Amino acid sequence: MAVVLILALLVVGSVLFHMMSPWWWTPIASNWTYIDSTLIITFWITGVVFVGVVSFVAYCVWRFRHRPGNRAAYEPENRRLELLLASGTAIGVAAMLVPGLFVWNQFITVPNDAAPVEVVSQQWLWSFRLPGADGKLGRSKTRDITPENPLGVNKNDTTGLDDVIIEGGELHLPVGKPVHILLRSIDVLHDFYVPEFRAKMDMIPGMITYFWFTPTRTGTFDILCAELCGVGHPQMRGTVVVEEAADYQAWLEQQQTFTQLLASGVPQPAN
Ligand SMILES: [Cu+2]
Repeated sequence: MAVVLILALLVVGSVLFHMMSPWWWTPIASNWTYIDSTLIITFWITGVVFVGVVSFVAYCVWRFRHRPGNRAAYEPENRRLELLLASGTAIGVAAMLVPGLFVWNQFITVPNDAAPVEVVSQQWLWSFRLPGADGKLGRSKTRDITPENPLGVNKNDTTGLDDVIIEGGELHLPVGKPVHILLRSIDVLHDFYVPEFRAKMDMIPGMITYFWFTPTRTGTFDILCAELCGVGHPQMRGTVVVEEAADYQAWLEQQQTFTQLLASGVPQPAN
């Protein structure tokens, strides 16, 4: 009887905890409400199955408890039951996976008007590069990284000379404008994660990963590294500030371009 009670408490406790937990999602700040919808679908499916299975086990423990003279019936095969369980499981798993495939397709189908923003990760720092007036990022190579050229931008590529370089500082973005996030790592695996944007992507040395989103409200958000990347991993935090277009322009004008960085000739301190 104690086992039945524990199982019943497990079900009721889990459902109550889920509904009343203070550790809920941060309020969303991007267009990716679809990602929340897929999570809610998964919560519902796994929740219903969890409640169903645990309640069924509790029922069986109680209903078929030991009684003198009771004998179990031997039934090794039951085609109907097997078909029902196998197809039910298949439908449940498909219902959890299929919406994600649609959302993923949208997540990596970048609209033409999305402005490129490069995020560069290293142990244990976030740096950023924004295109200058030409709207294009210049070519870059990890091999070209020097203390004066922390992101390895190609000096011979004229589209890169006006690129804005932010080493270890804050990233600012204008609200309501789609951005194409290009992710580069110059040492080990990292993962760019801003919970409010519902956006997250691995950063792999030697390749550029990407996704896009539109910030939908102003505010200051934490950038977290979501891939264990060494002893400094928990401290690998960055900041992204979403602001109105005019504030964004004012901020942008104060940032240094690649040309200015090269002219200053000295390694920039990470602040
Ligand atoms: Cu990291």
